[in-house]
Amino acid sequence: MKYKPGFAAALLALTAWGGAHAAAVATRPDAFVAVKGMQFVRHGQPYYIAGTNLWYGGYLGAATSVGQRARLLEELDRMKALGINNLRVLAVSEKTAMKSAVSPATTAAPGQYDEDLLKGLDFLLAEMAKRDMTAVLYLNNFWQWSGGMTQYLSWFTGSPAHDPNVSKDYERYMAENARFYTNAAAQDEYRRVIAHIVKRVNTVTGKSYREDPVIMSWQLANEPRPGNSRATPAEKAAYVKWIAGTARYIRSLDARHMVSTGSEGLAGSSEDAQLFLDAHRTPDIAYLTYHLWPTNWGWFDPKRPQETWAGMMDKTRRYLSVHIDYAKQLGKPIVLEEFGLNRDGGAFDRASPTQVRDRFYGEVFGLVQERAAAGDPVAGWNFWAWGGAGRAANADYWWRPGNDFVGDPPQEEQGLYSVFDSDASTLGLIRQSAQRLHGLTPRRLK
Ligand code: IFL
Repeated sequence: MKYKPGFAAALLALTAWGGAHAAAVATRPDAFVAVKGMQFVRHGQPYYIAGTNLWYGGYLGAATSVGQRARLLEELDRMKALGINNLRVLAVSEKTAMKSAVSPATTAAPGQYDEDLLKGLDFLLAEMAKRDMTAVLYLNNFWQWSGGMTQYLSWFTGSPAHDPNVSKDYERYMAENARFYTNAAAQDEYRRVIAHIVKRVNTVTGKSYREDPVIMSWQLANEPRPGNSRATPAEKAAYVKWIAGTARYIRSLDARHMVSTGSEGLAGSSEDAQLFLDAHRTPDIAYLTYHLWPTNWGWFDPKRPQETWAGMMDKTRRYLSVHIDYAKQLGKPIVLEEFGLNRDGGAFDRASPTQVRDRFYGEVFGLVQERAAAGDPVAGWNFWAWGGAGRAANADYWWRPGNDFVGDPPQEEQGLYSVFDSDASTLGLIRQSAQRLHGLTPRRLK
């Protein structure tokens, strides 16, 4: 079943008002999210992120057949009502032959942009600003579902993009993908894309992206890794250099916005704490990021929840805690910008229960809240991912072009980690946890 538009469709016609009006209003410097001490601040107040991942937000915003603008407005209103104030969004995608990647893509080939899709991002950002939300925009992907680094390498080496959904060889995929950081032609093109996006002027609001406080942070990529589980010292060094160099480049184009890595933390750093610290040490990286994926990392088996829950929670607590301690060590804030768990029994059907997931979300929210309330450098969370009113179209749950987008990208089954609008208990928990986090805001800045 596909998403069906409702009330918001009628409002669509009214949304064009934004343009000249928004552009005419001067932006106060304190409207940009920034770091003060070890906290985020906005409008002179601490700023906490109760957010989600909406990788496909720009897609929904397109005015072409790819988009679902009425749905997008409804989703944003729904999120706003829950207290969600931050969205992590894919800014660019690369056209690829890989089946497990989204299509169309914002970049058809080096230098060829799909203006209709980029206007979708404009629309999303304009609508988020109306709702006082902020965005993290990532500019590449280590994983195959949006083309990403493997497609860049394919463009510039001539070899086919490696789809690990087909090869089933993630170790090989990761080792090959790390060549992206040192491929000069790929890096030149990546920087051209970055400049194209960062210097963009929003066609809805008339505002330059560089001057728009709706953007909280530019992010180098989704989950960039230095290589595979046996990354070499040379690969690690190249990775750290790439992060520092790219962040510096973005800041040379746009010094107003924060820049972040998109790193998963230790799990995406060959379990090398020094590497994770080094990756976030440069002053051009404003804050640390980390992600938490118990099933993906083999800590939890959704088919054996009772046997695997306790061990998983031990690891989860430790993972969350050590990363907050790393942030303290670097004197910067940290965002848990992805976490998720399967529906009960590992089901994909949105009608299946989510008792175990709810318990997990509750534990994660609780721990992050506790450390934030204790004054640790915790800036908040983005759960993965918002499925909202999207519906899986196919019996095998795999996305095909033209189907609804949900939180699970096309490399995974739709329903794996998405939170749907029908997941009442999870949404209730999110609302409650968002309120508790926002409740910390009046705390005076040190
Ligand atoms: O869909 C995945 C996404 O690519 C990501 N991290 C984990 C997600 C769930 O497996 O960034």
